[in-house]
Amino acid sequence: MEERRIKVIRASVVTMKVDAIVNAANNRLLGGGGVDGAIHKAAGPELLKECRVLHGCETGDAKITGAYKIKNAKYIIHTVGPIYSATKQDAKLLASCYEKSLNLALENNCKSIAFPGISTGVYGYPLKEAAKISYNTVNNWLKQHEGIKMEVYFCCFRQEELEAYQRVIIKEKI
Ligand code: AR6
Repeated sequence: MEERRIKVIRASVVTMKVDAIVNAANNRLLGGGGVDGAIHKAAGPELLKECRVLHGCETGDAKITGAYKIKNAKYIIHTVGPIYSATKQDAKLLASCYEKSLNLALENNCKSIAFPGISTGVYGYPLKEAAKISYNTVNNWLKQHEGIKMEVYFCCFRQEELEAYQRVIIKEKI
C-alpha cells in the first residue's frame, strides 16, 4: 500500500507544490551547482543567509530552512549525499539522507515532500543503484509510519532518472 504514497514524476524539484523540497547540498551548505544552484537561485539570497548560521552539514545528515522566494513550498531540507566511492559506506549514507530528511519533514509537520536524486549528478552515484536505495528507504520509512500522512515525490530531472525509478517500481510489483 505504501507505493500509493510515493509518486515518481519528471519535474524540477523547485516547482513542486509540497510542504518540503529537498536539496542535494554539500557539506558547507553554501550553495553550488546542479539542483543546489537551482534552489538557491529560486529562493533568493535570504536562503544563503540562513544557511550560513547552520555551520554546514555532515554527509548523510539533513538540515531544514525556510523556502523564501519559493512560494510553492514551506521548507527546504538540505541533505548531503555521499560522493560515490564504490564502497559499502555509500549505500548507508545515501539511505541516511532520505531517512533523516523524512524525519525532519515529520518533525516540522510536513505532509508532503519532494526529493531530487541525491548524489546522482556531480557526486556520481549510479542511477540504478541510487533509485533502488532511495525507493526502498522511503518505502520502509512509510511502512514504519503507517498512521501519518506523507506524500513523497521523486522528482526526476532527466529521462534516465525517470526510467531508473520506473524499473525499480516494476520489479517491486512482481
Ligand atoms: N530538480 C530535480 N532534480 C535536478 C534538478 C532540479 N532542478 N537539477 C538537477 N537535478 P546534483 P549531487 C538532478 O549534481 O550529485 C552541487 O554543486 C540531476 O539530474 O545537483 O548530490 C552541490 O552543491 C541529478 O540526477 O547533486 C554539491 O556540491 C540530481 O539532481 C553537489 O552538486 C543530483 O545532481 C552535489 O551533487
